[in-house]
Amino acid sequence: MCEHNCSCGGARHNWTKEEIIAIYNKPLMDLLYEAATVHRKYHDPNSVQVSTLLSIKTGGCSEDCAYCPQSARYETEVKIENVDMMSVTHVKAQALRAKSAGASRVCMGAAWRNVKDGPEFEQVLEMVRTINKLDMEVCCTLGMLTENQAKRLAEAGLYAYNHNLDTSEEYYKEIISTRSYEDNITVCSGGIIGMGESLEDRAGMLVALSTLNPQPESVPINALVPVEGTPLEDCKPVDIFEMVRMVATARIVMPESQVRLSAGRTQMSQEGQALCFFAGANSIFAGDKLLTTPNPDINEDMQMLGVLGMRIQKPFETHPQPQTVEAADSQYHSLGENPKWTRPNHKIERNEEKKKMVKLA
Ligand code: DTB
Ligand code: SF4
Repeated sequence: MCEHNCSCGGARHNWTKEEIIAIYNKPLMDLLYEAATVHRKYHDPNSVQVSTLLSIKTGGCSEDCAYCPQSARYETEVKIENVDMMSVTHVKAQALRAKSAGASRVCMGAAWRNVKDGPEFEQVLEMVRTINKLDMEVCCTLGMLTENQAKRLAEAGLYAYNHNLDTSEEYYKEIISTRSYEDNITVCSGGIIGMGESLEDRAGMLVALSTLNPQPESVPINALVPVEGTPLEDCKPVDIFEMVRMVATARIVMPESQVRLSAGRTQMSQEGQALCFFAGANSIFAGDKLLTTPNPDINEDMQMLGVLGMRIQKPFETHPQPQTVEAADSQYHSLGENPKWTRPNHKIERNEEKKKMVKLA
């Protein structure tokens, strides 16, 4: 691990693409052994962190991410009439349900390109305050943020902010490391495999994530769930051994992070998932729906964790609970700014080709 005698806690921040490709391509038994060894050194290998996803505002997004059923540009089953925000009461009820089922974290997603100041954002802040007061970790994925919005989320008690990587551009480092960490929000960032990307792209993603300092608190590894109507609808399901290799490599290069076995579990057998846990995955999304697509039934998941003898982690096992500042006591207010950064263009060639095909059709 770290050879620099710095205060990074053991993680190395200078992984190269070549090193990562070499790890990914090791004979599987060697890869599993190495990943499991790292995993045991930093984590309880028999524990899993359980999160629940809530889509608080679904569909109608102005972006055109090729994998996403929530883009307004594609004809998918996600109906535009569902775009209204969920109420705080509904969110609280869902969070309580998830808590009693064993979840320690609620991740709320809104299909926005970027966050706009106004009543909807005020409602999100209220949701964050409400969930933090239930003593659950609360995470949001709302698209691009301004600095002031990040501060307001932090004040409301946000535990983590999710922004996944679509490319491995340098821009990403700036946003992720300067914004969230200054405000004591941890970073959740990972990516999707199975979109026609190359091994180089996968390694590039792991370079971008692992060279952040500190490394992300959680790293979701998603297998694409191809949705009819999106440009990537015909992508083949991810081979389980590719998922295992991706998880194991993420574990080795980011030893302290929670590696989350995220989308795509409905296509995986329990044996396949067990292999992912052995390879270092220690978090899942539970509940029968992700944001818009199906996920295994929670009872089946609990039965699987029982069979594997896995303990469910309590909230705040790895980072302290943030303190909520009430709206009335807030130091910040809406500024109506736009984010300074832009979402990069997607660079995965096959994504681009598929998008062009859709436009021609
Ligand atoms: C992440 O990497 N995966 C989650 C969470 N972060 C927000 C979302 C998975 C969504 C899968 C597709 C859907 O249900 O719409
Ligand atoms: Fe989907 Fe988010 Fe892309 Fe919008 S920005 S299309 S919600 S992934």
